[in-house]
Amino acid sequence: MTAKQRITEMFNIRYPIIQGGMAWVSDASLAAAVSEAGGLGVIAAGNAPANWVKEQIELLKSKTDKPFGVNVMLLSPFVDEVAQVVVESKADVIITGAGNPAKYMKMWQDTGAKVVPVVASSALAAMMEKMGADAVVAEGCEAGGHIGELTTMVLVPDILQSVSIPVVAAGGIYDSRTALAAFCLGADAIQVGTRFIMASECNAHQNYKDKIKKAKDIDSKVTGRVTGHPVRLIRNALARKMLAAEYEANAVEVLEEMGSGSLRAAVVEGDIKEGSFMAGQVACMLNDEMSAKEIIEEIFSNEKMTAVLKDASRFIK
Ligand code: TUI
Repeated sequence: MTAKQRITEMFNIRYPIIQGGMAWVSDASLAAAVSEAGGLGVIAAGNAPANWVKEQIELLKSKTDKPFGVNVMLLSPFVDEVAQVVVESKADVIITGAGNPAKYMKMWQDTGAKVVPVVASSALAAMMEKMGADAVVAEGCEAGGHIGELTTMVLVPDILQSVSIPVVAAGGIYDSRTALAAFCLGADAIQVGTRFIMASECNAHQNYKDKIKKAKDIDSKVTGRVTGHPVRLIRNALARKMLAAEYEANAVEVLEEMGSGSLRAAVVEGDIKEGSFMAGQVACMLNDEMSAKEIIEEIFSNEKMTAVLKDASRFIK
């Protein structure tokens, strides 16, 4: 079976693209637009209570009858209730992030949902396959938010040689060229996050979109390495404060206090100074707002993909 078919057939979608589950950003509006356009739309539970997740799933179902996913953030204080809600609401795909979903795996799989853990190492990928995961997302450290150590360029082939289930590449992917680069590495599908913040159906505050538009390559920073939960975000007053705090004696507590509520402040209120503008390194290349459908169709455009392949083929004798 070809690489493209493994994921599109498993999820019953047209294009091998998953929308990244971004806390506060990935709501029913964005997810429904992506699913309608032929990708896999994903609602992110983040730190939200289970009833919010339930409402968003119901709202999505009123907008589309296409397959969709829910991203369960395993560090959430509401994770047990959210784990139950995704079962009751019959999510087609359950994607997990920021931890090991072992505890929930059997319960989810018994309902027929596809379970897809996000992993940042081949060891966790192999463990997830052993536990029955249907696929994994290999998320390199170019991604935004909570990240691992390895780049997409190294992580994707490393995981592909460690497991036989499909591998979705994530981190640094936003256009035809980067999508094809992921497919050259052997990925079965791509996960795109940051670019979908710029989608017209994305409800993130305009200040968040503007922050991405203005971002330059060196504006992408990683805070919180000392806490064990490194986070990639765009430089602002909060990021500078957090970076300075890493060298203080009680860094872990100080950083956790500073970070608390700051993502919501950025996404919902557009708080330029105190908000946490999590975004992938590709933020420096994003300038245009367009619909989710236009984004997906541009990435998979025959013309664009052919041009990239033609460009690369000059190295083939
Ligand atoms: O989860 C993400 N990205 C996120 S979660 C998030 S909310 C948050 N905010 C502040 C601190 C922490 C979280 C913002 N962005 N991506 C998926 C992802 N998962 N990236 C890396 C991992 C990961 C890392 C280690 C998954 C498993 C893992 O192993 C832990 C274990 O227990 O073995």
